[in-house]
Amino acid sequence: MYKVIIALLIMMVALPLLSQHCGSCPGEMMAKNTYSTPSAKQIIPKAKANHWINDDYYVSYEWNKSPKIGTYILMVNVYNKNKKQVNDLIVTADAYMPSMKGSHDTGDKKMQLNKKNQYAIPVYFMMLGDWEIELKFNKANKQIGNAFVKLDIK
Ligand SMILES: [Cu+2]
Repeated sequence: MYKVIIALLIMMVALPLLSQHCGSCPGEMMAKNTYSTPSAKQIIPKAKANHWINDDYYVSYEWNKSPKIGTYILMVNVYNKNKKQVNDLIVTADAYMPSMKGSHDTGDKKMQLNKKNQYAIPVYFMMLGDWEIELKFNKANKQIGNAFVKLDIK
């Protein structure tokens, strides 16, 4: 009896939280939430911070404006170990909500070089909450590193 009461209490707390977050979203959250994340995740701590993706390259990112609901441009600078900005990699971005994996993932989309030799891509945030963008760095058809941009849309 005691265990039943505990279980009911947990459900009472957990269910509103789940439905609140998923309320305006397509897809079945519970069924699709089976994504496993890499154990040593390369999270870039903040905008404009340099982050090494391997022994040879480091990267930084910035947004055109502080993201809210809507479309914002993510720009990624890539530098070699001589601190020279480079543009010979292929960089892709996959934007998604970690708590709703599979609901509105963009998939790996190729970023385009802008005039400042930054890899750029528009990212559409259609709902409030936690978001993550996985960047993948490729050279000569081989992935040489990845990194994650995390943010909370409020
Ligand atoms: Cu969502």
